[in-house]
Parts: sequence; C-alpha cells; structure tokens
Amino acid sequence: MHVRSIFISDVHLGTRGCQADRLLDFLRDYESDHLFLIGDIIDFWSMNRGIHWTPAQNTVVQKILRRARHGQRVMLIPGNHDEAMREYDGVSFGDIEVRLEHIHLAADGKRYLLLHGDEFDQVTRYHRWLAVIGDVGYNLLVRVNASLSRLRRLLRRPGYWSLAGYAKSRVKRAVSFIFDFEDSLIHAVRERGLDGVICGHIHSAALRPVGDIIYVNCGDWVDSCTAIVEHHDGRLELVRAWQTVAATANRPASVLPAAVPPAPTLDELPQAAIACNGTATRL
Ligand SMILES: [Mn+2]
Repeated sequence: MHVRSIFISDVHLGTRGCQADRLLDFLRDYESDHLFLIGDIIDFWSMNRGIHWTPAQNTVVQKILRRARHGQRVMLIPGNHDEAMREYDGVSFGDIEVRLEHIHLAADGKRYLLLHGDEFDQVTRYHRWLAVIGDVGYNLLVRVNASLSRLRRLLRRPGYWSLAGYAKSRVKRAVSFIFDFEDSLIHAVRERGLDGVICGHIHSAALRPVGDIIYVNCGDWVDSCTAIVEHHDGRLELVRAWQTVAATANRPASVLPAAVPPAPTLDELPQAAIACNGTATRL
C-alpha cells in the first residue's frame, strides 16, 4: 500500500526486545513519500550494557537508508535512548534529516507537532537515574519473580503472597503516568496553536481527539508493534502489525509471524502488571 507518510517510534534496535522482523513486514507492505522516525530508534542506553544486534535489525537500517536514497523524505527525531543524536539538530546525514522536533503539515491542512515526548515525562526528565534503574530493574524483577514463586512452592508456603495486589497498585500508577504524559503534551500543543501531536516514548499507541487536539502516539516495536500512517487525503490511521499480516494473507503460511497475544487482562496479573510497570520505567 502507498501512503503519504509513515510515523514510527521506539524501535529499540540493539536490544533483545526489538521486533525487527515485524517491522520489516510492515515496511514491506507500506511505501510512503515521508518516513518519520520519532525517537528511540537505536537504543544506546541498553547497548551500554550489551549489544543485541540481529541480521533483521541490520536489514531494518538498510531498508531505511535505501528509502532515503531513493528519494523518500526520511527524518529522525531523536528520543531519550538515542539522545546523542540531539546534538545534531538541523544536520543531514546523507539523506536523513535530524530534527529535535518538526511541524508536519498533513494533506488536509492540519498541523501536527512531531516529537519523541520524553520532555513531558516527569520521570525521565527529573529523575534520570530512576529511569535507568527501572530499566535494569525490570529485567531483574521478571527473573526474581520466577525464582520467588519456585521458592515458595519448595517451602510449601500456603496461599500466595500478594504480588498481584502489589502489582495492581503499580498498574494504577502506570496508568496515571500515561494520563499525565498525554495531558501535558496536549496542553503544550494547544498553547502553540497546532491541531495535534504525533509522539512516542510511552509505548502506548493512540489516535484520538482530545477536545480540539488530536493526540497520536506511534506505540512501539517492542511490545505492541504499531505504526501511524497518513493516507493521501490526510487521514491518519493506527496500523497494528497483525493487520499487516492479515492484509498479506496470500503469503506462504510458514513465513507468517506468530499470532499476537491479546492484551492482558487484570486477571492475568502479576506477570502482565510487571510488564506494564516495566514499560513505564524503561521508556
Ligand atoms: Mn523514549
């Protein structure tokens, strides 16, 4: 399918979590005039602790460079995980422009502010050390949780320690975190007299009007595998990777990615809750 623009964020290349294969499927299915990379594309933070670079991740980079070379407009707006790029505001690397933020004029005349969004996240802005600890702690917590339940079984402890209760309170905090983030972004966009914002960072895809402002979040390619596309009439659409798969069902079954699990319900805590909390702290 050919669209006017593609917006993606939070690919986190260089990490184990990056779902590069799915992104490649998506890029195969969608061609565009503009490609906006809205931050946390390469994860330099976690690469400090060890690089996980797969052939598929390599191909992602090659495909993006190829698009730029072939005349598509490719813009990189750095996020906090690739903040080293922020020193290069206004610089073009070959065919890729780097901008801290950009105002995108859609085909229908609407003006959208494009930015990663971590400036509006109180945790990464004022408590960077907390975000880094959260990043490391998340992986640790998942492992600890597994051994903890093994230990409890071994000790034949009756009942179940309320990790679920603990986790649920964490979910509430994660939810209010997302709410605060969106709220302050929308406020800033309204102040600037724009029609909407297209951001990333919180790994929670969205496309909805909030009063007079259109709030759009690209989601990520770690958990949800989502992107935003702009059609030639200016209409925005939230694309989920499994829709892409459905649209290309004529491909041999063997190469289709596994089905995406449904969103976790509260009953599936604590695992889901930990994942959710982790998302909030390792953005
Ligand atoms: Mn981020």
